[in-house]
Amino acid sequence: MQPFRFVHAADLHIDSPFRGLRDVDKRVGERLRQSTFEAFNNMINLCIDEQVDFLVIAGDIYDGADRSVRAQLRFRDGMRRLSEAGISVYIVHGNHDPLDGWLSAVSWPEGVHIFGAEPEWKTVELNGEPLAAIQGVSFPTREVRENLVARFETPDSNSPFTIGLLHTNVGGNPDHDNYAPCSLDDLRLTALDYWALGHVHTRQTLRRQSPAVVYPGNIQGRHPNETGPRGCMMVDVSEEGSINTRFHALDVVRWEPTDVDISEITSIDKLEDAIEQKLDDLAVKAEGRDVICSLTLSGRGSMHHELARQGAVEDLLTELRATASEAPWVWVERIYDRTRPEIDLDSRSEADDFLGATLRTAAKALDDKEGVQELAQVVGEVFTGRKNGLPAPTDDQLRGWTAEARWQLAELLEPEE
Ligand SMILES: [Mn+2]
Repeated sequence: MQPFRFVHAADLHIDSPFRGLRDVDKRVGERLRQSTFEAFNNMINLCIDEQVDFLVIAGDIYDGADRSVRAQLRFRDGMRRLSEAGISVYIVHGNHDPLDGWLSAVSWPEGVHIFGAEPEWKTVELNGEPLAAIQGVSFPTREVRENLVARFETPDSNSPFTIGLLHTNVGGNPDHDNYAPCSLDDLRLTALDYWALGHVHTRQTLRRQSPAVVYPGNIQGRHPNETGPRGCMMVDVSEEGSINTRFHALDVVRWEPTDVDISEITSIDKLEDAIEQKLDDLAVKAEGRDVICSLTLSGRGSMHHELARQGAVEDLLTELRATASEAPWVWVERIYDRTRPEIDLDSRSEADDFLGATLRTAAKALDDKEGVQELAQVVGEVFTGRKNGLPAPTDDQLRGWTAEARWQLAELLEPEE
Protein backbone atom coordinates (compact mmCIF):
# COMPACT_ATOMS: atom_id res chain seq x y z
CA MET A 1 0.00 0.00 0.00
CA GLN A 2 0.98 3.64 -0.37
CA PRO A 3 2.17 5.48 2.75
CA PHE A 4 -0.01 8.42 3.71
CA ARG A 5 -0.55 11.13 6.29
CA PHE A 6 -3.63 12.58 7.90
CA VAL A 7 -4.60 14.96 10.68
CA HIS A 8 -6.94 13.82 13.42
CA ALA A 9 -8.65 16.65 15.30
CA ALA A 10 -11.72 16.92 17.54
CA ASP A 11 -13.58 19.31 19.82
CA LEU A 12 -12.84 22.53 17.96
CA HIS A 13 -15.69 24.31 19.81
CA ILE A 14 -15.48 27.21 17.37
CA ASP A 15 -16.93 30.44 18.76
CA SER A 16 -16.89 29.39 22.40
CA PRO A 17 -18.32 32.39 24.26
CA PHE A 18 -16.10 32.10 27.38
CA ARG A 19 -19.00 33.37 29.47
CA GLY A 20 -17.77 31.89 32.71
CA LEU A 21 -14.86 34.27 33.13
CA ARG A 22 -15.74 37.11 35.44
CA ASP A 23 -13.77 40.35 35.67
CA VAL A 24 -11.42 39.50 32.87
CA ASP A 25 -10.00 42.61 31.30
CA LYS A 26 -11.13 43.65 27.86
CA ARG A 27 -7.93 42.67 26.08
CA VAL A 28 -7.96 39.17 27.59
CA GLY A 29 -11.68 38.67 26.89
CA GLU A 30 -11.30 39.70 23.25
CA ARG A 31 -8.31 37.43 22.78
CA LEU A 32 -10.20 34.48 24.26
CA ARG A 33 -13.23 35.04 22.05
CA GLN A 34 -10.94 34.98 19.00
CA SER A 35 -8.88 32.03 20.23
CA THR A 36 -11.04 29.17 18.93
CA PHE A 37 -11.14 30.77 15.46
CA GLU A 38 -7.38 31.25 15.42
CA ALA A 39 -6.64 27.73 16.64
CA PHE A 40 -8.91 26.46 13.85
CA ASN A 41 -6.95 28.51 11.29
CA ASN A 42 -3.72 27.09 12.68
CA MET A 43 -5.14 23.62 12.03
CA ILE A 44 -6.00 24.45 8.41
CA ASN A 45 -2.51 25.93 7.90
CA LEU A 46 -0.90 22.84 9.37
CA CYS A 47 -2.82 20.53 7.02
CA ILE A 48 -1.74 22.59 4.01
CA ASP A 49 1.89 23.09 5.12
CA GLU A 50 2.37 19.41 5.92
CA GLN A 51 0.56 18.36 2.74
CA VAL A 52 -1.60 15.84 4.49
CA ASP A 53 -3.77 13.56 2.38
CA PHE A 54 -6.91 14.14 4.43
CA LEU A 55 -8.32 15.48 7.69
CA VAL A 56 -10.74 13.76 10.08
CA ILE A 57 -12.74 15.71 12.70
CA ALA A 58 -14.37 13.71 15.48
CA GLY A 59 -17.20 15.99 16.57
CA ASP A 60 -17.95 19.22 18.48
CA ILE A 61 -16.87 21.50 15.66
CA TYR A 62 -19.23 24.14 16.96
CA ASP A 63 -19.70 25.04 20.58
CA GLY A 64 -23.48 25.21 20.53
CA ALA A 65 -26.27 23.41 18.73
CA ASP A 66 -27.44 26.91 17.75
CA ARG A 67 -24.23 27.18 15.72
CA SER A 68 -23.37 30.82 15.21
CA VAL A 69 -23.41 32.06 11.64
CA ARG A 70 -19.91 33.41 12.16
CA ALA A 71 -18.63 29.98 13.24
CA GLN A 72 -20.26 28.25 10.28
CA LEU A 73 -18.89 30.70 7.75
CA ARG A 74 -15.39 30.59 9.17
CA PHE A 75 -15.50 26.83 9.21
CA ARG A 76 -16.74 26.81 5.60
CA ASP A 77 -13.85 29.15 4.65
CA GLY A 78 -11.36 26.70 6.17
CA MET A 79 -12.98 23.82 4.27
CA ARG A 80 -12.65 25.82 1.03
CA ARG A 81 -8.94 26.33 1.60
CA LEU A 82 -8.46 22.61 2.14
CA SER A 83 -10.57 21.77 -0.90
CA GLU A 84 -8.43 24.06 -3.05
CA ALA A 85 -5.33 22.31 -1.71
CA GLY A 86 -6.82 18.92 -2.68
CA ILE A 87 -7.21 17.79 0.95
CA SER A 88 -10.44 15.94 1.68
CA VAL A 89 -12.21 16.21 5.03
CA TYR A 90 -14.32 13.67 6.95
CA ILE A 91 -16.55 14.95 9.73
CA VAL A 92 -18.83 13.55 12.41
CA HIS A 93 -20.87 15.65 14.80
CA GLY A 94 -21.03 15.25 18.58
CA ASN A 95 -23.13 16.36 21.51
CA HIS A 96 -22.33 20.04 21.08
CA ASP A 97 -23.29 20.12 17.40
CA PRO A 98 -25.75 17.25 16.75
CA LEU A 99 -27.45 16.84 13.39
CA ASP A 100 -30.79 18.13 14.71
CA GLY A 101 -29.19 21.44 15.73
CA TRP A 102 -28.11 22.33 12.21
CA LEU A 103 -30.19 25.23 10.97
CA SER A 104 -28.45 27.22 8.25
CA ALA A 105 -27.92 25.58 4.89
CA VAL A 106 -24.23 25.66 3.99
CA SER A 107 -22.92 24.63 0.60
CA TRP A 108 -19.82 22.60 1.19
CA PRO A 109 -16.90 22.60 -1.22
CA GLU A 110 -15.89 19.44 -3.01
CA GLY A 111 -14.13 16.89 -0.85
CA VAL A 112 -15.96 17.60 2.42
CA HIS A 113 -17.93 14.65 3.73
CA ILE A 114 -20.23 14.87 6.75
CA PHE A 115 -21.36 11.52 8.12
CA GLY A 116 -25.04 11.09 8.96
CA ALA A 117 -26.83 9.29 11.76
CA GLU A 118 -26.15 5.81 10.33
CA PRO A 119 -22.58 4.52 10.03
CA GLU A 120 -21.32 4.37 6.46
CA TRP A 121 -18.01 3.80 4.68
CA LYS A 122 -16.13 6.41 2.68
CA THR A 123 -13.00 5.56 0.73
CA VAL A 124 -10.14 8.05 0.39
CA GLU A 125 -8.31 7.65 -2.89
CA LEU A 126 -4.96 8.88 -4.16
CA ASN A 127 -3.98 8.50 -7.81
CA GLY A 128 -6.95 6.21 -8.30
CA GLU A 129 -5.80 3.84 -5.54
CA PRO A 130 -7.66 3.49 -2.21
CA LEU A 131 -5.60 4.91 0.68
CA ALA A 132 -7.97 4.37 3.54
CA ALA A 133 -11.59 3.52 4.30
CA ILE A 134 -13.29 5.69 6.92
CA GLN A 135 -16.41 4.68 8.78
CA GLY A 136 -18.18 7.32 10.85
CA VAL A 137 -21.45 8.25 12.48
CA SER A 138 -22.80 11.58 13.79
CA PHE A 139 -24.89 12.25 16.88
CA PRO A 140 -28.47 12.72 15.60
CA THR A 141 -29.33 14.53 18.82
CA ARG A 142 -27.48 15.84 21.87
CA GLU A 143 -28.01 13.06 24.36
CA VAL A 144 -26.95 9.79 22.78
CA ARG A 145 -26.95 7.03 25.40
CA GLU A 146 -26.51 4.16 22.97
CA ASN A 147 -23.18 2.43 22.38
CA LEU A 148 -22.65 3.42 18.74
CA VAL A 149 -19.65 1.11 18.28
CA ALA A 150 -22.09 -1.79 18.12
CA ARG A 151 -23.43 -0.35 14.87
CA PHE A 152 -20.05 -0.18 13.13
CA GLU A 153 -19.43 -2.72 10.42
CA THR A 154 -16.42 -5.01 10.40
CA PRO A 155 -14.31 -4.24 7.34
CA ASP A 156 -13.89 -7.04 4.79
CA SER A 157 -10.49 -8.66 4.41
CA ASN A 158 -9.39 -6.76 1.28
CA SER A 159 -10.08 -3.31 2.81
CA PRO A 160 -7.29 -0.75 2.83
CA PHE A 161 -6.27 0.89 6.16
CA THR A 162 -9.48 1.46 8.14
CA ILE A 163 -10.43 4.36 10.39
CA GLY A 164 -13.40 4.64 12.77
CA LEU A 165 -14.57 8.21 13.37
CA LEU A 166 -16.64 8.69 16.51
CA HIS A 167 -17.58 11.06 19.32
CA THR A 168 -17.72 8.86 22.41
CA ASN A 169 -16.92 8.49 26.08
CA VAL A 170 -14.62 5.45 26.38
CA GLY A 171 -14.68 3.73 29.75
CA GLY A 172 -17.07 6.19 31.41
CA ASN A 173 -14.66 9.10 31.92
CA PRO A 174 -16.34 10.96 34.82
CA ASP A 175 -15.07 14.38 33.67
CA HIS A 176 -17.28 14.27 30.58
CA ASP A 177 -20.95 13.55 29.92
CA ASN A 178 -21.45 9.85 29.39
CA TYR A 179 -22.63 10.12 25.78
CA ALA A 180 -22.34 7.24 23.30
CA PRO A 181 -20.47 5.27 25.96
CA CYS A 182 -18.31 2.31 24.97
CA SER A 183 -15.43 0.34 26.43
CA LEU A 184 -11.89 0.03 25.18
CA ASP A 185 -12.65 -3.65 24.61
CA ASP A 186 -15.56 -2.74 22.30
CA LEU A 187 -13.11 -0.77 20.19
CA ARG A 188 -10.38 -3.39 20.41
CA LEU A 189 -12.70 -6.09 19.12
CA THR A 190 -13.57 -4.21 15.94
CA ALA A 191 -11.20 -5.09 13.15
CA LEU A 192 -10.43 -1.41 12.39
CA ASP A 193 -6.88 0.00 12.37
CA TYR A 194 -7.33 3.46 13.93
CA TRP A 195 -10.10 4.88 16.10
CA ALA A 196 -10.21 8.65 15.65
CA LEU A 197 -12.16 9.76 18.70
CA GLY A 198 -13.53 12.99 20.09
CA HIS A 199 -15.34 14.16 23.26
CA VAL A 200 -12.65 13.87 25.95
CA HIS A 201 -10.78 17.17 25.87
CA THR A 202 -7.55 15.88 27.38
CA ARG A 203 -5.25 14.31 24.83
CA GLN A 204 -4.70 10.58 25.36
CA THR A 205 -3.65 7.54 23.43
CA LEU A 206 -5.61 4.62 24.85
CA ARG A 207 -3.94 2.06 22.54
CA ARG A 208 -0.98 2.42 20.22
CA GLN A 209 -2.00 -0.10 17.57
CA SER A 210 -4.35 -2.90 16.42
CA PRO A 211 -6.33 -0.71 16.66
CA ALA A 212 -4.79 2.61 17.70
CA VAL A 213 -7.32 4.42 19.91
CA VAL A 214 -6.68 8.15 20.20
CA TYR A 215 -8.23 11.28 21.66
CA PRO A 216 -6.35 14.30 20.28
CA GLY A 217 -8.03 16.60 22.86
CA ASN A 218 -9.46 20.01 22.05
CA ILE A 219 -7.53 22.51 19.91
CA GLN A 220 -7.83 25.42 22.36
CA GLY A 221 -8.16 25.26 26.15
CA ARG A 222 -11.41 26.82 27.32
CA HIS A 223 -11.15 27.03 31.12
CA PRO A 224 -8.65 26.78 34.00
CA ASN A 225 -8.87 22.99 34.06
CA GLU A 226 -7.93 22.62 30.38
CA THR A 227 -4.26 23.28 30.96
CA GLY A 228 -1.15 22.91 28.83
CA PRO A 229 -0.69 22.56 25.08
CA ARG A 230 -3.81 21.81 23.02
CA GLY A 231 -3.89 20.71 19.39
CA CYS A 232 -4.25 17.79 17.02
CA MET A 233 -2.58 14.54 16.01
CA MET A 234 -0.54 14.17 12.84
CA VAL A 235 -0.76 10.52 11.84
CA ASP A 236 1.67 8.83 9.46
CA VAL A 237 0.83 5.40 8.11
CA SER A 238 3.73 3.52 6.54
CA GLU A 239 3.72 1.12 3.57
CA GLU A 240 3.44 -1.75 6.05
CA GLY A 241 0.49 -0.08 7.76
CA SER A 242 2.35 0.85 10.95
CA ILE A 243 1.09 3.99 12.70
CA ASN A 244 3.15 6.92 13.94
CA THR A 245 1.37 9.76 15.75
CA ARG A 246 2.80 13.19 16.59
CA PHE A 247 1.07 15.90 18.57
CA HIS A 248 0.97 19.45 17.13
CA ALA A 249 -0.02 22.39 19.34
CA LEU A 250 -2.59 24.71 17.75
CA ASP A 251 -3.71 26.81 20.73
CA VAL A 252 -3.14 30.56 20.93
CA VAL A 253 -4.00 31.18 24.58
CA ARG A 254 -2.69 28.69 27.11
CA TRP A 255 -4.06 27.94 30.58
CA GLU A 256 -1.34 27.13 33.10
CA PRO A 257 -1.32 26.67 36.87
CA THR A 258 1.74 27.73 38.82
CA ASP A 259 2.84 27.61 42.43
CA VAL A 260 5.03 29.87 44.58
CA ASP A 261 6.38 28.58 47.89
CA ILE A 262 6.55 31.36 50.50
CA SER A 263 8.69 29.53 53.07
CA GLU A 264 11.93 31.35 52.13
CA ILE A 265 10.29 34.70 51.37
CA THR A 266 10.26 37.44 53.99
CA SER A 267 8.86 40.56 52.31
CA ILE A 268 6.00 41.41 49.98
CA ASP A 269 8.29 42.85 47.28
CA LYS A 270 10.34 39.64 47.30
CA LEU A 271 7.10 37.73 46.96
CA GLU A 272 6.14 39.81 43.95
CA ASP A 273 9.59 39.17 42.42
CA ALA A 274 9.22 35.43 42.97
CA ILE A 275 5.78 35.42 41.35
CA GLU A 276 6.96 37.44 38.38
CA GLN A 277 9.83 35.03 37.88
CA LYS A 278 7.32 32.17 37.69
CA LEU A 279 5.14 34.11 35.26
CA ASP A 280 8.19 34.79 33.06
CA ASP A 281 8.93 31.05 33.07
CA LEU A 282 5.38 30.36 31.89
CA ALA A 283 5.72 32.90 29.09
CA VAL A 284 8.90 31.19 27.86
CA LYS A 285 7.26 27.77 28.03
CA ALA A 286 4.26 29.01 26.03
CA GLU A 287 6.54 29.96 23.10
CA GLY A 288 4.92 33.26 22.19
CA ARG A 289 1.37 32.38 23.14
CA ASP A 290 -0.63 34.35 25.67
CA VAL A 291 -1.04 32.63 29.03
CA ILE A 292 -3.83 32.65 31.61
CA CYS A 293 -2.47 31.51 34.92
CA SER A 294 -4.00 30.38 38.17
CA LEU A 295 -1.48 31.05 40.91
CA THR A 296 -1.26 29.05 44.13
CA LEU A 297 0.73 30.39 47.06
CA SER A 298 1.84 27.61 49.36
CA GLY A 299 4.27 26.79 52.14
CA ARG A 300 4.75 27.88 55.74
CA GLY A 301 6.24 31.23 56.56
CA SER A 302 5.98 34.77 57.81
CA MET A 303 4.26 35.97 54.61
CA HIS A 304 1.18 34.04 55.65
CA HIS A 305 0.09 36.80 58.07
CA GLU A 306 0.68 39.48 55.50
CA LEU A 307 -1.51 37.66 52.97
CA ALA A 308 -4.22 36.92 55.53
CA ARG A 309 -4.87 40.64 56.02
CA GLN A 310 -8.14 41.90 54.58
CA GLY A 311 -7.79 42.66 50.87
CA ALA A 312 -4.10 41.71 50.65
CA VAL A 313 -4.52 38.93 48.09
CA GLU A 314 -6.88 41.06 45.96
CA ASP A 315 -4.35 43.90 46.04
CA LEU A 316 -1.58 41.58 44.96
CA LEU A 317 -3.74 40.29 42.11
CA THR A 318 -4.56 43.83 40.93
CA GLU A 319 -0.89 44.75 41.03
CA LEU A 320 0.20 41.68 39.05
CA ARG A 321 -2.42 42.41 36.41
CA ALA A 322 -1.43 46.09 36.19
CA THR A 323 2.21 45.22 35.56
CA ALA A 324 1.46 42.44 33.03
CA SER A 325 3.43 42.84 29.83
CA GLU A 326 2.16 43.65 26.38
CA ALA A 327 1.46 40.72 24.06
CA PRO A 328 2.29 38.00 24.60
CA TRP A 329 0.95 38.49 28.10
CA VAL A 330 0.56 36.36 31.20
CA TRP A 331 -2.74 37.12 32.91
CA VAL A 332 -3.24 35.94 36.50
CA GLU A 333 -6.80 34.71 36.57
CA ARG A 334 -6.92 33.89 40.28
CA ILE A 335 -4.73 33.55 43.37
CA TYR A 336 -5.27 30.65 45.72
CA ASP A 337 -3.78 31.37 49.13
CA ARG A 338 -2.80 27.99 50.57
CA THR A 339 -0.07 29.35 52.80
CA ARG A 340 0.26 28.37 56.45
CA PRO A 341 1.65 30.18 59.51
CA GLU A 342 5.06 29.29 60.84
CA ILE A 343 3.67 27.15 63.63
CA ASP A 344 5.08 23.63 63.89
CA LEU A 345 1.86 21.69 64.49
CA ASP A 346 3.58 18.45 65.44
CA SER A 347 5.66 19.85 68.28
CA ARG A 348 2.86 22.21 69.35
CA SER A 349 0.43 19.30 69.73
CA GLU A 350 2.68 17.76 72.39
CA ALA A 351 2.08 20.63 74.82
CA ASP A 352 -0.08 19.94 77.86
CA ASP A 353 -2.63 22.69 77.32
CA PHE A 354 -5.94 23.29 75.54
CA LEU A 355 -4.44 23.78 72.09
CA GLY A 356 -2.19 20.73 72.48
CA ALA A 357 -5.16 18.55 73.52
CA THR A 358 -7.32 19.84 70.66
CA LEU A 359 -4.59 19.21 68.10
CA ARG A 360 -4.14 15.67 69.42
CA THR A 361 -7.89 15.01 69.06
CA ALA A 362 -7.78 16.35 65.53
CA ALA A 363 -4.78 14.19 64.69
CA LYS A 364 -6.75 11.15 65.84
CA ALA A 365 -9.54 12.01 63.40
CA LEU A 366 -6.98 12.35 60.65
CA ASP A 367 -5.17 9.12 61.38
CA ASP A 368 -7.64 6.43 62.33
CA LYS A 369 -10.99 5.17 61.16
CA GLU A 370 -12.64 5.40 64.59
CA GLY A 371 -11.70 9.04 64.94
CA VAL A 372 -13.27 9.88 61.58
CA GLN A 373 -16.44 8.04 62.48
CA GLU A 374 -16.71 9.96 65.75
CA LEU A 375 -16.33 13.17 63.81
CA ALA A 376 -18.88 12.06 61.24
CA GLN A 377 -21.40 11.57 64.03
CA VAL A 378 -20.88 15.01 65.50
CA VAL A 379 -20.73 16.93 62.22
CA GLY A 380 -23.11 14.71 60.26
CA GLU A 381 -26.19 16.06 61.95
CA VAL A 382 -25.60 19.50 60.51
CA PHE A 383 -25.95 17.95 57.06
CA THR A 384 -28.56 15.24 57.40
CA GLY A 385 -30.59 16.43 60.42
CA ARG A 386 -32.49 19.16 58.62
CA LYS A 387 -35.39 19.12 56.24
CA ASN A 388 -34.04 18.68 52.70
CA GLY A 389 -30.76 17.63 54.33
CA LEU A 390 -27.51 17.70 52.43
CA PRO A 391 -25.62 14.48 51.63
CA ALA A 392 -23.41 13.38 54.51
CA PRO A 393 -19.76 14.39 54.09
CA THR A 394 -17.28 11.77 52.94
CA ASP A 395 -14.35 10.69 55.11
CA ASP A 396 -12.01 12.58 52.80
CA GLN A 397 -14.01 15.77 53.19
CA LEU A 398 -14.03 15.37 56.98
CA ARG A 399 -10.28 14.86 57.00
CA GLY A 400 -9.74 17.90 54.77
CA TRP A 401 -11.82 20.13 57.01
CA THR A 402 -10.09 18.81 60.12
CA ALA A 403 -6.67 19.50 58.66
CA GLU A 404 -7.72 23.05 57.78
CA ALA A 405 -9.38 23.62 61.16
CA ARG A 406 -6.16 22.66 62.97
CA TRP A 407 -4.29 25.46 61.27
CA GLN A 408 -7.01 28.01 61.87
CA LEU A 409 -7.28 27.08 65.51
CA ALA A 410 -3.52 27.14 66.04
CA GLU A 411 -3.36 30.55 64.44
CA LEU A 412 -6.23 31.96 66.50
CA LEU A 413 -4.80 30.72 69.78
CA GLU A 414 -1.16 31.53 69.06
CA PRO A 415 -1.14 34.62 66.87
CA GLU A 416 2.30 35.68 68.10
CA GLU A 417 4.26 32.61 67.12
MN1 LIG B 1 -16.27 18.63 23.24
